[in-house]
Amino acid sequence: MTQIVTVQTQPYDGQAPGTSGLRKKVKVFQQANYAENFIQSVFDSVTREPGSTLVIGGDGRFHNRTVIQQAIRMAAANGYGRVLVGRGGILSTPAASHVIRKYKASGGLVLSASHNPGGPDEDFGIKYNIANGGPAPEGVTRAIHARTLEIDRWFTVEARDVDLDRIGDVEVGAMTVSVIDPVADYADLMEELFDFAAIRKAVAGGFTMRFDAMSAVTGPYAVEILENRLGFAKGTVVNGTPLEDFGGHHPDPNLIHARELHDLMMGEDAPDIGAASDGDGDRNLIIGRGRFITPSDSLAMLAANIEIAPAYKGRLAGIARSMPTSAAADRVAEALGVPCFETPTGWKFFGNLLDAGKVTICGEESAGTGSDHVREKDGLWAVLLWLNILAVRQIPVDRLAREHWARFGRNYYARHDYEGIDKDGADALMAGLEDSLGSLAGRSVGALRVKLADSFSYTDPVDGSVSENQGIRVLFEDGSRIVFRLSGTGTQGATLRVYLERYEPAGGRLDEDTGAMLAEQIAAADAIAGITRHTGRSAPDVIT
Ligand code: G16
Repeated sequence: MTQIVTVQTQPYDGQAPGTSGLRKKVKVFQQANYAENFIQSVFDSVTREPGSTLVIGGDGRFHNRTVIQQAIRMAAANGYGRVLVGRGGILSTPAASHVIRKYKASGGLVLSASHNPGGPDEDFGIKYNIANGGPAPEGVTRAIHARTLEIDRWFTVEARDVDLDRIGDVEVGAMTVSVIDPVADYADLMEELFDFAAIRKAVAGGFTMRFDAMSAVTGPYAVEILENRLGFAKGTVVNGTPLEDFGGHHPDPNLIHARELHDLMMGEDAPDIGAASDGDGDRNLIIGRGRFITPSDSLAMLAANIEIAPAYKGRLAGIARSMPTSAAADRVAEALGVPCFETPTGWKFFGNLLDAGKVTICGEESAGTGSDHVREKDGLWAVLLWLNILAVRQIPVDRLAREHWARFGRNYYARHDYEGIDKDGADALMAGLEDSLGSLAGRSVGALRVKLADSFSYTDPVDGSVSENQGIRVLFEDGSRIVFRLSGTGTQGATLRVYLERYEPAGGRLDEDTGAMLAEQIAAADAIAGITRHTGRSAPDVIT
């Protein structure tokens, strides 16, 4: 009989899961009982049968292995029958979602702070995913948070560390720990979904790519799928070894942090397509030769062509996007005669729609795209869908984009981030916006006239749950739009996100500079919200 050890503890403030789990500095997680309190609060709150299976995986960042060993011992003390853990403590977020579904686990702990930097002075995170493979919905995260506020003990067993680098089964207390190949199941799934033969043929015919894994978790997945299975040349995947500190970079696939890839793609030696993924492998960046594709456009273009991929033939049920994502996908949905759902920011809001079969593809402006194959966004999946479409249609990225806009019109779109700003200033800015909601309609700002302003609220069409205060929307009479919200994934101060959008119909000015096309909206954002006054910043830190 395994001896269960009870450790006394006291609650920590501030363990409320954000947009995607609990994210804090490593130093915060290293405090005595900090990670254990949170993990025990998860185990105390979630639904599971005795003896059920738990999946544990992470993006390989600093502190990953330490927390995995803690979590394994705690799972053994909390009545789990089996833990599945990726070799080296590695599982990309979409791979973890797939493993949870495939092995019918009751849930999983995904250890990641996504695109945030890693290392002893950087970020760490823990997220709980439920049995459908998706992030815990708000009802569950609220229960976990409530539990963290009253927790007074956690359970563990005395056991040696598991050798995470050796595939196979070991016993920890009465529980079995299976160290599994983190890549194989996921790579097999991708091969079922897409026309690998068509892609292989295109590659053999000279189609080239560069995939930047940003020294993060997708390296091993990308090498196996792109180089080994699809035949792209060795060296197609760069920065392919996961590092605990991501080589000192932000593993964030945007035009700032993936600058090198962008510059390559805009130059003379550009391959046919450039792509990148983030720390935990759920985000994606797509750049064609000479043509960057915004995540919002990527969702729309993929949705318009998804039925080319074998697993999606004849079954596009609907499209979902987060509210700040551009309405480009809405136009595709309308043209194809399928519904389009608008959810708050956070992949967890897509879970019910996917489970109910109401949507097949979802996406967010924050570089996330995915489908009903798992319940997370999936970076490599998006890249492979692009490859499948390009291979079958035999068309360059740039031409596909132009043809898309010529048919549906173009939603010029940009996001301005003001990072690490003073929290009080950020709160004051949002409070000021809320106070002004009643008086904004009818107001003229430069050449724009406000048609409607509100605070976005979402009623889940499947379970009726309501999520309020999900961002401030200002809609103008000419159809353009500004959205303001505070990030829920940062770990320091506050980050203000300003989302700017303007529609240009088919036949209009479809190939202009985005910044120039959005100049009026950019000026209006400052006039309406007082960005400079509240943040002390005269320009955003990151424009995507
Ligand atoms: C997470 C969520 C996404 C969300 C993103 C941005 O992504 O999973 O659904 O869009 O955060 O959130 P925010 O604007 O609040 O920072 P990830 O890749 O960080 O897990």
